Amino acid sequence: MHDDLSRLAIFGGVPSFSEKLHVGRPNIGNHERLLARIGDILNRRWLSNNGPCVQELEQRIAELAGVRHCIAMCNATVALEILIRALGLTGEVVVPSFTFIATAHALQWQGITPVFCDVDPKTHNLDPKRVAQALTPRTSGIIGVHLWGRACDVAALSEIASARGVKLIFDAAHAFGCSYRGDTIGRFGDAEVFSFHATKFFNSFEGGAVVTNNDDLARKIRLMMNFGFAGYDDVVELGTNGKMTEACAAMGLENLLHLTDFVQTNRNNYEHYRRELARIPGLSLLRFDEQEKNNYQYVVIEVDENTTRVSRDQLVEILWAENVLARRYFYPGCHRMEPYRTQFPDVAAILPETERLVQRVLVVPTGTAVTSDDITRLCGIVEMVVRNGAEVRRRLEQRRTSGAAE
Ligand code: T4K
Repeated sequence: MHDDLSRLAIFGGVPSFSEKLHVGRPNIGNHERLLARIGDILNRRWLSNNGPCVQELEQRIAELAGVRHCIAMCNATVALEILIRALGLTGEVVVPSFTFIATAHALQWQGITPVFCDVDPKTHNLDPKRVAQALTPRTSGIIGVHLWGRACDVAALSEIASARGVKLIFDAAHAFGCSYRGDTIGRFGDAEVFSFHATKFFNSFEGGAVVTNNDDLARKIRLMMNFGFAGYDDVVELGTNGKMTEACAAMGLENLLHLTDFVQTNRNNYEHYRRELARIPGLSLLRFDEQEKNNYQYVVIEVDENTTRVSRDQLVEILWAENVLARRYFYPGCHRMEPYRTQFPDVAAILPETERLVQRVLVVPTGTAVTSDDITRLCGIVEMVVRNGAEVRRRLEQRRTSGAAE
């Protein structure tokens, strides 16, 4: 069979998608009911500061995560910052570099050094052996990230943290509704943090939460996220403003009613991608443990360039031309972004797996805004590209050279 490569938008064809297909298009519940909830908020004239919608959302999330305390906040980054401060972390904290930049920034923002640690190439999560090696007398904590919603090796990390007397928290921004050894994520370590950002499978416009079973910690966080106020005119702690608004909580409450549908849609999309991609050599889809609860919010592909001949970056370029905005999460790794790149110029040498993964990973669109037909078409483009990998690469390189010559 002969493919006409000039049909590809990057070589002058018409883009396969007339509108942009994003990773992270929000899932949104029932519009009328959401607007009615917001109408109620306006009528009550109670817009923020621990209002009834926030309280209800916190209760529902605590129930779902199986924890005593949920403290809802304006976003997960601020939730992480407040948690880090409430736990009294100082000096150095071990984190993966293969994560969204917020995990590292939440430390650096308050003068704590993120010590970047390599990940296990199979799980994409912190490699406990490497964590043990990264600890120094200045280490006060470890932050595990349940990347893509797949749980860290909680048991091994807990053992290291307790043996060395350091705190352990989890950035569970991706892992709302997921489980570890059958237990819902939320109750591990000293505390865990969820993100409810618009791009997450469950969103509250913007939002996040700390969940924990530690009563004292929860009390402290509640004070810190409200300027340290214990009551009118009574400030008992250093604090900041981490409060979630009522409108955000209303969005969260509405979307909670659709949680099962959102997961089912993601799962159907994931299965569809799995069937389509199985035919394409050199691409492997990140799998989820069927024994666990998963939210399937990220469809993650690893590209083996030796087989596909086109690189991950070339695939991204081709897909963007077709209006498919596939993403290179979390390229180039936190350690290659500022201020860390300048601060730790040599750290890449101890992050070989991270360095490899950031060149291979491709995240493709899913969620309720993506149709089954979109997935078939998207995978059709990728299949054609890989089938003609060497020729596509040649043309792309030729295009680049002639572009540079002009
Ligand atoms: N820890 C981890 C491990 C995280 O992944 C994150 C956030 C955090 C902590 C911090 O959580 P928050 O403080 O944000 O609660 C997105 C999200 O902004 C970010 O929340 C998320 N991780 C990260 C993985 O993805 P980007 O860099 O992809 O850009 P963004 O937000 O512009 O969104 C991507 C695409 O989504 C856009 O191109 C268009 C689409 N989109 C986005 C929004 C906001 C929509 O279609 N509608 C929208 O309303 O970061």
